[in-house]
Amino acid sequence: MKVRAFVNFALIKYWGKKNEEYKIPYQSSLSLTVDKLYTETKTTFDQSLLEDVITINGKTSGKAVLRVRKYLNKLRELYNIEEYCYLESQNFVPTASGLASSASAFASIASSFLKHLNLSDSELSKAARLGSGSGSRSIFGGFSLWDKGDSHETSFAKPLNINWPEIRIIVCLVSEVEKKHSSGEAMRLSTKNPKYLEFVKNSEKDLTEMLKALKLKDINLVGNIAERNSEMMHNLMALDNIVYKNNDSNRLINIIKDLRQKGIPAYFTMDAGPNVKIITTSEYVDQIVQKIPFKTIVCQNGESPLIIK
Ligand code: 2P0
Repeated sequence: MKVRAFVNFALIKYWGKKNEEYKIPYQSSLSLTVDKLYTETKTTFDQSLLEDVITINGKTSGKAVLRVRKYLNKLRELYNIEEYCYLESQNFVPTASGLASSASAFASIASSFLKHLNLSDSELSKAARLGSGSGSRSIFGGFSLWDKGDSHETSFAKPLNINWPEIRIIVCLVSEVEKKHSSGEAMRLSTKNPKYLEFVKNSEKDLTEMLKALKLKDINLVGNIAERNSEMMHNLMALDNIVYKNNDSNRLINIIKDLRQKGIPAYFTMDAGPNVKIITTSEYVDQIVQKIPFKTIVCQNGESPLIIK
């Protein structure tokens, strides 16, 4: 069973785990699943196998394969699955873009591996979360809210009933020269920082305001809240010397602020890497893209995981 799951970008960020094993977060988060970036995973169960045969982006060994092997064993235990399988997973994102996403990867792995059980979307969201926290949100298309909950049973994402086909996220691929810190490591440092609880509190406020802004479909409100939430997360990490922005990211941020001065609603959000994502609506895309000196991918609402042959 081959399943394609799409990347999601957080407008209100997940940044820190209360429980590492089950990836239970300190804060709820909200994202948009997009259409252009995705992962495909094919799973074939085979009674004769004595262990899973895993291929990730063409490789049959290494860190990613180990992580998936552990993950499948966890799912096997949780859902009483006895058979082993052939699993092949492939990210469809531009090479060396730093956009390879564990969210789409684990949403597609969970959906494909568990397909025969016909689980509810909430259950699939929990299962994807065990692989990668943000994966819980890629079980849904469009906007989704990952309710933090406080246990495996209560921490999962749900779809938000917001129909906003004009929203766009322009992914700007800046050059990645600096060494990346894993987001897991960086989150761990942040949760120990004395400023962390304040971050969590402000993030809850941002989420409440974001929900109101999304209902209004007000791009300036939505963009403003998303940008300040992202900046708050990056400022928090900077206290522990974790800096994902590079010179190109900063150059882009200045271009975005300039566009705004000219009345164009363009706002940015960034994750655990130097790429910048611009939040806007369809009518401004051309004006924005022509000012960006990097390769761009213009994304809009994407779907929930799709079965493909
Ligand atoms: C997010 N990020 O909400 C946040 C914002 C990065 C910055 O979720 O450790 O790969 O596997 O649960 O989901 C990236 O972290 O982390 C992430 P794990 P994940 O999108």
